[in-house]
Amino acid sequence: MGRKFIVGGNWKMNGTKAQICEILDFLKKGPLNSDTEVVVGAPTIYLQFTQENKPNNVAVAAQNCYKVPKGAFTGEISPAMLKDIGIEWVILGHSERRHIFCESDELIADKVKHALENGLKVIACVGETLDEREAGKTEEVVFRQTQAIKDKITDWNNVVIAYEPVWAIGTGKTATPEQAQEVHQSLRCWFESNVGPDIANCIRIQYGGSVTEKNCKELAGQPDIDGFLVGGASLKPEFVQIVNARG
Ligand code: G2H
Repeated sequence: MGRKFIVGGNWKMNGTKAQICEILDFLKKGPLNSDTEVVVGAPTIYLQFTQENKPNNVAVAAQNCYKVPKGAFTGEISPAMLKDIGIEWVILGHSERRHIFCESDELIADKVKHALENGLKVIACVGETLDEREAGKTEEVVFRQTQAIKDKITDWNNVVIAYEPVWAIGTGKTATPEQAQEVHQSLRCWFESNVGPDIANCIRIQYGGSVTEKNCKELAGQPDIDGFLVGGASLKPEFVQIVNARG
């Protein structure tokens, strides 16, 4: 069955209002392939601004949220707050959250559960470090991270998985199409065995890690790569070419 290609731009902690206007301008100009779903992840402080100024064919994601609706959690935001300003998506478990901010598999899974329960769609990130890859533990790591989510949720319909090998993030080292396809295929097999064939067939698995307009077409040609999560290149007009990688 056809899985709609989905490309996310993860702006991380970048941008000013003026720069966001420039990004939204090139997204408006496009043209963006209508067969591709496009989501941009804005910094929290610019979510509402981005939501109010984006073109209709682009959705907005938060880059994080907490696991409860409200309370004494200084600095955090809840899915309820995101919904309140019209945000539809959240990126959770990005490797920068896991490694810089020490988020555990369990915390990320709690966040995924709470976000889904509150009607958000989730891009859930998984991926191994270079040491883990070199130790032959890539599958073990991405399966463990995915299993932690499976322990808390049963409905995967509003979940997109982003496979982002940590060694490829912001380093200019992209996984080869074969390396990426191998892990995407393994993840799909994991879903088949652990969740069921229907979800395995329809869940979308994005690749992330130094995706550019130069390498996107070959990656997009792999059968189990259903889109991208793009960091650095999502801030530049070339992002349009990445959105249109399949087409
Ligand atoms: C991986 C990716 C976006 P970049 O973090 O999530 O960033 O494309 O800069 O490697």
